[in-house]
Amino acid sequence: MWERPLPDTMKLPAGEFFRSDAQALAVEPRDPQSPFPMHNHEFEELVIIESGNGWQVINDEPFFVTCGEVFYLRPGDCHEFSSLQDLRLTNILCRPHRATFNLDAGGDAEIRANRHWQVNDEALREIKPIIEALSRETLRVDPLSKLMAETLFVQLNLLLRRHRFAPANAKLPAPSRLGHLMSYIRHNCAEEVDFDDLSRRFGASERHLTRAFRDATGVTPHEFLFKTRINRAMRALGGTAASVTEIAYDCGFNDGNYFSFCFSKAAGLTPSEYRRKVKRRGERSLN
Ligand code: RM4
Ligand code: NI
Repeated sequence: MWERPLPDTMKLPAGEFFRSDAQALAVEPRDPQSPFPMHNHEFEELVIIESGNGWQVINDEPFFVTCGEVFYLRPGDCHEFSSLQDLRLTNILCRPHRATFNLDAGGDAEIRANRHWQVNDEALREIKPIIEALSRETLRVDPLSKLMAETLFVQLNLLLRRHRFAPANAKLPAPSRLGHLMSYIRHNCAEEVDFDDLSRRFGASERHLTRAFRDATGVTPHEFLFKTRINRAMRALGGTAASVTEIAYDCGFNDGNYFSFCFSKAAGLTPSEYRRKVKRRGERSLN
């Protein structure tokens, strides 16, 4: 996935973000993130979404993102942020070739090879002090701070790995683990989702769950399901030759016209227009 860098994309230079040429790490909190146009970086970027929501397009693939999602972007990867609602995130910028230590020392090359995953709210709480410490160390340029920052980064990676989600159909855990609910919705968005039943499985009333979910993400579980379905439809329209009706059914809509109506409202284009637009962009990037 994500293998189509666009031509003429703005490239963010390392010199703008790293305190010294020797530094391997920098922390750039976005509290909140403002809409940001398509760009790539001279460095790697670990994006940890803390709260709020919005659209992030990565190399042509749209993602409706919200709390607990983690993205790992390689130097050539292009991304942009738009339609944001109080989206808060931390960017950890990384230049492994400048590091003294092996930044994969956590034994998990996979964490950086795997480029999109999710952690629960417990993990977000646990990594907070580590990110703060990492940020402090990167503001200093002495050799000890450099080493300290690198070990904190390894620790951060380990925590992200420890809390990474179990497969979709694993038993649903305790309430308040909203990330798991999001993951459940994502994996079941093609089906009818019974929120009443789901709330019971999380040991909460639907009202309670809706409120907690909205506080963390800025959208209700219903809205999240809707955006997730539109998201899936966008991917299918851009990446497959399936008909609009097939895509409608595959994305949990049981009526093609209703799907087109919803899609146009959400994306500002009809499904066919959207498909043409992605196709044109793809052709341009091949030339
Ligand atoms: C922007 C946005 C970008 C990031 C830069 C450093 O606000 O978060 O993704 O690359 O900051
Ligand atoms: Ni970026």
